Amino acid sequence: MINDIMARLGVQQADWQGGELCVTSPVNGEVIGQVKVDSATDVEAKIAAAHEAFAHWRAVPAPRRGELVRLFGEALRQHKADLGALVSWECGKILQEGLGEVQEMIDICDLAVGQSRQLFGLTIASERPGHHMRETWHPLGPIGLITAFNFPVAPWAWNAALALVCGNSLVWKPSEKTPLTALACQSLLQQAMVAFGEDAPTGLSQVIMGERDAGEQLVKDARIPLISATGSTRMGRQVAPLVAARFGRCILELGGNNAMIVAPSADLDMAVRAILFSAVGTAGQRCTTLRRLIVHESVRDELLARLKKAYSGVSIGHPLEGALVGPLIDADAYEAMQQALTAAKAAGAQVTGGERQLAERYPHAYYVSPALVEMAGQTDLMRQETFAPILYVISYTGLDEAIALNNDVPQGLSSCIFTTDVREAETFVSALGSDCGIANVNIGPSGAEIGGAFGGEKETGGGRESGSDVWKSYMRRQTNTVNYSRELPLAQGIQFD
Ligand code: UN1
Repeated sequence: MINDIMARLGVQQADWQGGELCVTSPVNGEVIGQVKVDSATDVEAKIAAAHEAFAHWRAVPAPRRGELVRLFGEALRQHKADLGALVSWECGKILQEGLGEVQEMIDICDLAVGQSRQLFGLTIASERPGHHMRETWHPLGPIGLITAFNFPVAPWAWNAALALVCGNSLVWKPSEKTPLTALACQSLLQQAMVAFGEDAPTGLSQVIMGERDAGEQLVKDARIPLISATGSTRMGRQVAPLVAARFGRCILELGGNNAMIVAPSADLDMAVRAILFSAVGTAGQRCTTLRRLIVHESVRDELLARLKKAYSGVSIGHPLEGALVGPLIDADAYEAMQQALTAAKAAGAQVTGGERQLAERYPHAYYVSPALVEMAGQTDLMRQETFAPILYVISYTGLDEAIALNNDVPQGLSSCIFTTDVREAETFVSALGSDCGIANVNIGPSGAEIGGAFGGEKETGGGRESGSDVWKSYMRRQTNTVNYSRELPLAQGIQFD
């Protein structure tokens, strides 16, 4: 099965069989690949190759660079079924979501192709006669990308598609839990490069296989002006100071602890569907997963009753065979979930669900029923991100209190409110409302489209990826003042003779 998929995606067997890094599928605990690990010398060579490729690629006109990304998008369209299935096998998300992730890649390619003709700068009024002032955007250099297991391909593509049209080369360190999908993406990009022709330098895109030390080598390398890293807040705390020490730039997309406020006027049918997708979907392993439900006391009982019914009907099982909830990534994730639930119970919470499922059928895989945890108030436990399908439920009486609860966590990625009261909705998205990078009304916190800027505040790291004007992060801004007169007036009216 995996053999056929990898062959159709054009990945060489030697790249994913017989190596030291064992890839285990969370679906059934079986080994599905053995990837060759890069030594420090290999990593050095790959960074050097990307650095060399950059020198060439930056001179290719941006709309022409867009053509490479267009071809890559075409390759993704052609191979969507295989890549989507591979994502499911390797990280355990259900096929619909695996396909959705590939669709996000296709969408960002489309956006980046258009962007390749719109790398606009400003023209600025100069205070001096006979002078033009403007801003130009230049390619930055080889971009270092670090990605997480839970979205093994889309965040790479958000960064890669924009970085490429902006004239940069790529060095990608994927999660060691999901190297096969990275090899598949690399193969499709290489195929697009062949179709594109000789303007694409061979070293343009590099993938580094390894663990923490390989990532650290990339992060410390002064030839990499920008590190874009997706993962835990813990990882971000390690990466950011290393990059800052050499005055590099970071785009950090770290932990989330996303809440939904359900107001008295909310459409509860819609809220229940949104909660199910965002709290239970991807087995609670999105950075945008709904983790805290802040429900008005007047609708708490009804909403909880409906949720318990919906939760009990959710199918848990093989992600490629029609279930709605697939497995957790590994035993560690399962342990972390159980620890959080034990702590909640000790604090007096009422826990529904959370048990291991299908252990007899899949003794080496970790399926769980999603958990609803009714808390008396917001505690420190709720301020931590546990990467599992745990939804804490608390209630509120006034909107100000609900917004304060929404904001009273260290993370600031996504948030939402369900209300049909326009005053409440607009307050939530105002300066006095949610402090998150994403604030939604009548949709859940997860499943963002690529057109907007994606990312969040506080411990989420402050980075933005994907749409809006995020392309600017992959370029360096240059201010040009051009004197086309025969005089040399100084700014601020200074006389110097
Ligand atoms: C992630 O979990 O790291 O908004 C990314 C979403 C997806 C991206 C999630 N578009 O849920």
